[in-house]
Amino acid sequence: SADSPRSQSCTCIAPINIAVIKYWGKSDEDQIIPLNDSISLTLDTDYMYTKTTATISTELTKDSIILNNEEASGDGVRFQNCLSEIRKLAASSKHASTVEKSKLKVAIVSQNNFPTKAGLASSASGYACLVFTLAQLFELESHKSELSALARRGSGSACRSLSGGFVQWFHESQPCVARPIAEAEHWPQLRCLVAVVSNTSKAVGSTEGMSRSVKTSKLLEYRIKHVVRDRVEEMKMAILQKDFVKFAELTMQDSNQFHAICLDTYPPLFYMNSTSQAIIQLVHRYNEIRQNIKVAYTFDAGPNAVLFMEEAELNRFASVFHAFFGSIPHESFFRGKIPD
Ligand code: 2P0
Repeated sequence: SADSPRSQSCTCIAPINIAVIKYWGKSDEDQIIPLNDSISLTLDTDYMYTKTTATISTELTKDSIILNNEEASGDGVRFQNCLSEIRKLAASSKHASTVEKSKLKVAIVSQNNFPTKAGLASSASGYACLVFTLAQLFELESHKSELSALARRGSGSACRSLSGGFVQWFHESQPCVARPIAEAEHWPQLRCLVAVVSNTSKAVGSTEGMSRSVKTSKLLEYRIKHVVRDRVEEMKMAILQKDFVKFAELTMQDSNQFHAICLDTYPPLFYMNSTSQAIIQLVHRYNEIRQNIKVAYTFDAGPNAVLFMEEAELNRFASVFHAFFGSIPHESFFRGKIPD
């Protein structure tokens, strides 16, 4: 929205994405180029998201960012990288107004509506939202692939949150970007539930964790050479064919391989806890009793579970989950689209 000719601001929201084929490991840490393709689902914007307001003004004397009510510090380099790249893009625009705006300082205020560093893709929605909001402000919305590459410089997984639905991030594309495989409407029966096991910050962040894995894990080397390429193709087929059983198997196997790599990392990375393991056991037991694969789990760099199932299974699974975890002492609650 235009406030005055000297000051303009814009507010946008961007949802988190959940990887079903994981990104873990970079071939270039500065440019954030991944070792493998990954595939994710971008959640609905009414669910878990970042909301960002960007303001440009002639009155501002420096760039600033406030993240969840605190002046951001640690992510300064990446924030500056994102900002300087988007300014470069704006400065080369053929629109004089965009070029002018690129010279102004910006103030960013960003807020997540979910636990920030608990392995729930906060940097993904955060940088996707930052880039998208700045793009709106600078009138650069049409530069789709540049924006994905820009978000990538903030956080690798962020490049996947600029598209909705089912998304693939290509490690060998030039520039290195994510593109949609299918829209969310392609598979409307597919549902995702998030079980927040803990909302405390993870001990080792993803950037540091994956760097350590690249240096020390032979299993990661094996994954890159012999597993993940085929898995990406199989996952893409499963999505296009809406084959839930295949989709679920690949999702669980890839989550497990990612966490095996974390254990194979030296010193090891423990992202799941005993509640996460209990959820895994419950899902396998549930599928056994249902005599088919009806539910899948995946875990990122934290203990929280993301559970996939088709709509028809939601009520049944939710009540079983409640029966098991409703009374555990850990903070544990269940969110998602459970029908009334
Ligand atoms: C993913 N994760 O594909 C994987 C699975 C966590 C586990 O992307 O260093 O925060 O900023 O590129 O994007 C977390 O990594 O790391 C992540 P950087 P990012 O969703």
